Amino acid sequence: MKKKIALITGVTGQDGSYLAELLLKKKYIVHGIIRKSSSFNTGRIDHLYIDPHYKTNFFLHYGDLTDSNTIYNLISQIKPNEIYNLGAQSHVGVSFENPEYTAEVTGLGTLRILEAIRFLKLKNIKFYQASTSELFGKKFDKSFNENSNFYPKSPYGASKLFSHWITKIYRESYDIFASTGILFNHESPRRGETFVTKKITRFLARKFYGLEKTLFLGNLYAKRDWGHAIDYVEMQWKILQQRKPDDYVISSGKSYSVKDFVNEACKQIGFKIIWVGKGLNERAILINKNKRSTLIKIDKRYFRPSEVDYLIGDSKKAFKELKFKPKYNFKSLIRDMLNHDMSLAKKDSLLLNND
Ligand code: NAP
Ligand code: F7E
Repeated sequence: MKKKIALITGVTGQDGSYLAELLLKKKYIVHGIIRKSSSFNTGRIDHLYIDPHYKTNFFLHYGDLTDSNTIYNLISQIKPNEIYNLGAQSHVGVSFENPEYTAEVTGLGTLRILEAIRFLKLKNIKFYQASTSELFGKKFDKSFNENSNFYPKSPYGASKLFSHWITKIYRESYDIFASTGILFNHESPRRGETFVTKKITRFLARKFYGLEKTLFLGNLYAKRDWGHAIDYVEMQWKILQQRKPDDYVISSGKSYSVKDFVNEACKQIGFKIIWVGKGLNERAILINKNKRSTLIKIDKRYFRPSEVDYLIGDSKKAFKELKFKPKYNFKSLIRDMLNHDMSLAKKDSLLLNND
């Protein structure tokens, strides 16, 4: 049987790396687009890469979502059966600082791919768009599903809304198999270090080995519906295996605050903490025998000009149609992230002590 060919934008990211792994296991030929960088940006996929002079099913190409010609040429040469558009400027906070760039990549980047598919008349291509719970900024109902109202609160959310809707328009106008996964927050040991979960687990692990002093966070009271990236990338693949293109919400159905995340992670690592103060003066105090020290402080620079306060997903449709059955929950997600970060911190502390 002929092997399926997939093209992944954002292959060097958290999801791209897990998806590439999954598709290679399923015997796909996988092509990924990477950006030229002056330092290595392939850390998450190095274990998959084999020099193309030898036998491999994994190929990397330089490209950028802002570069229509390269996108068009790559799609035309590779002729993939499936395209997963995971590339994005994906940080909500950064999108307030670089709004135009975020719109170029996270918004228009999607249109560039869809236009290439349309011009090339590649009718058998299936296209997946990485939509997000950041489309839902305002609490209209108890939880959010495929029919909930959108109300993005950031340049990132607005760019993703453009991408979400243009995907729908191309599906309905040109009969392209174009689907979206409206994924709620998903984390993993491979999560970027400036996202709040990773910032917390990495800090706590390093604190455990005496490598850090204090962590600075922003809004502790935002609530998120957190799942594991390994569970969620499997749904990205499943969405493209359906008979018809459609939109699916992927979420855990549970919501926790940033403070809940800190409390659970501290409990798992064995740190006893108490919270004192209010607002910008709120702090987590670490109690170690009779000694008390400040573990976490608030820094207002991590607050966003506009915040999505509350997110909880309703994935009934995915449970039924995609047989979505996540293996991880809030506690086991934190356990997985902490285990990983503890082993890295241990290595760093050994290196430091050997110097
Ligand atoms: P991520 O770790 O930030 O990865 C983003 C990827 O996009 C990286 O490979 C990055 O390349 C690439 N990229 C950035 N700018 C690009 C450009 N101009 N041209 C081409 N590629 C570019 O994100 P993720 O967490 O894996 O998320 C994957 C996708 O799902 C993103 O679209 C994100 O917005 C969306 N999403 C994520 C979540 C979540 O909770 N993780 C939830 C819903 C939706 P470099 O490595 O070179 O930076
Ligand atoms: O923030 C609060 C922050 O940056 C989560 C992206 O993958 O998921 C992600 O977006 C919450 C927010 O993720 C800090 O204000 C407090 O309320 O980890 P985050 P996000 O903004 O939810 C969605 C679904 C995506 O699509 C995005 O691509 O935590 N928070 N203190 C903080 N956040 C950060 N980053 N850093 C802090 O110090």
